[in-house]
Amino acid sequence: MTGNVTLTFPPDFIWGAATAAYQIEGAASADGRTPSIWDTFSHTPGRTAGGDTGDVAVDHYHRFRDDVALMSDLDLGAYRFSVSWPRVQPTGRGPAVQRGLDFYRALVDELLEKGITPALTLYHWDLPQELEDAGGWPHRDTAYRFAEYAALVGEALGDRVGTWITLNEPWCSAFLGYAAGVHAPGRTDPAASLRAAHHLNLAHGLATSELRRVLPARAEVGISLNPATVRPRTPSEADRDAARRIDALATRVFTGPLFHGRYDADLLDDTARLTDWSFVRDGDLELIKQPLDLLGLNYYTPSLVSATDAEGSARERRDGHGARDHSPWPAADRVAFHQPPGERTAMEWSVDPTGLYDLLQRFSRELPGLPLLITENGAAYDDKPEPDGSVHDPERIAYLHCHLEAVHAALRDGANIRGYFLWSLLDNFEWAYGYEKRFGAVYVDYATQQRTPKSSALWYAQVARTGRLREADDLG
Ligand code: PNW
Repeated sequence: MTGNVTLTFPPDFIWGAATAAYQIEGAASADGRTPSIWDTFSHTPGRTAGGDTGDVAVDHYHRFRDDVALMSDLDLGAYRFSVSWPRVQPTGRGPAVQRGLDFYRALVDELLEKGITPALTLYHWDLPQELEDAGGWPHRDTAYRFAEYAALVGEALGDRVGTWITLNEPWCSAFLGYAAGVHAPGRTDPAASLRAAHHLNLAHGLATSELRRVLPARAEVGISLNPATVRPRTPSEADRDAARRIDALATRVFTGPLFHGRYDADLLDDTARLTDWSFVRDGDLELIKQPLDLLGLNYYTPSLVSATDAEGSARERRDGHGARDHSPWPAADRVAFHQPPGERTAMEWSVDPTGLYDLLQRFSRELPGLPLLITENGAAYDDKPEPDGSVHDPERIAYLHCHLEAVHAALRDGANIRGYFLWSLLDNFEWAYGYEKRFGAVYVDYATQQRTPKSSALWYAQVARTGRLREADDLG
């Protein structure tokens, strides 16, 4: 997929960047906002690197006008952000808080004024703590609360936001949050994590029908998934079976009900010792399978797995996410994860654009005609400013370049890809890793909150401006 050629993207291809509320906003108790599960989790000793929290983050809540100006300087055509549920509906129930909605309305107006198309994610992991106290995602009622919240935001912003994403990466919410416990709310109950996954699916379905009710007909609704590109370490039947089991828990537990109205039989069998799935009630699968306008795909790195006899080996590692006491893979005990050879990012995630190509091809075939939107792709590196303040990140340029080559190849091979959102616009709070890991195209000095576009930001601006990827641009 390389060569000394210029690759040209379709003229209407969307070039954007993405963020999430808790990772950038700060202002954690401003204007009536109450704690989300991420406030509670990050304030619990030992949960995040260095005890970092999103209390201040990059203070985007107060600096959003400057940040939108920066996006405009970088020629971005679109911006994906998320709404903080506890800012809009602090207890997760009842009427909306006007000041919370005002913030997002002001942000959207600023974007529109600069000609930047907003793409709004309703849930990027910040569940109001009160709803967690009432049972969280393993509790069915949370899905109904989410649909109500979706309607409130839809009513408030539907006249000016055209792209709506219900959930971001429900895999992380369900399995990192309720099985591995490395994300909020930090629970380690594999059976509960499967209930959470179903209720996230239900939440998406209920919210989608609410959005259809309140949004203008032109609005587009979708979901952002992080499907795994799972590869067996050898072609042996045992390793291929390990890959099948992980694919069921990573991807098909969501795409099955969302797109095909079913939970696959192998998934039900594999997890039978944890649950009989009786929490799936009559009618749920019909509610979940709503026609969608687009599928958001987030991709960072593939997974390499093998079968093992050792009990509990799925606990060892996942793509370099570090040692874990509890597995994010319910009932998949005899699976080992391996570090693929080759280059890695600062997350220890291997750099492999063929995983993105494969993902795009897979969903093009599985969901013919459905527009695909890459809602996240990017990399963390150990960026450091030069004495003159500039920040050079040739590794990030190389990462973005080879992944955009993969996108171009998938387009060439017929995939219906609408656009690409770089993760992330700014360095930010990288969840359990705190501020240690920098994913931004724009460097943030956390002491002063000063923003400095890295060389990758300038490089990406040129790609966005011209719609072209040139080999020589790699030099950054
Ligand atoms: C995604 N995993 O998170 C999120 O959508 C972003 O908020 C985040 O900053 C970005 O990717 C980079 O991490 C993930 O363990 C976190 O497989 C963890 C995993 C995947 C995605």
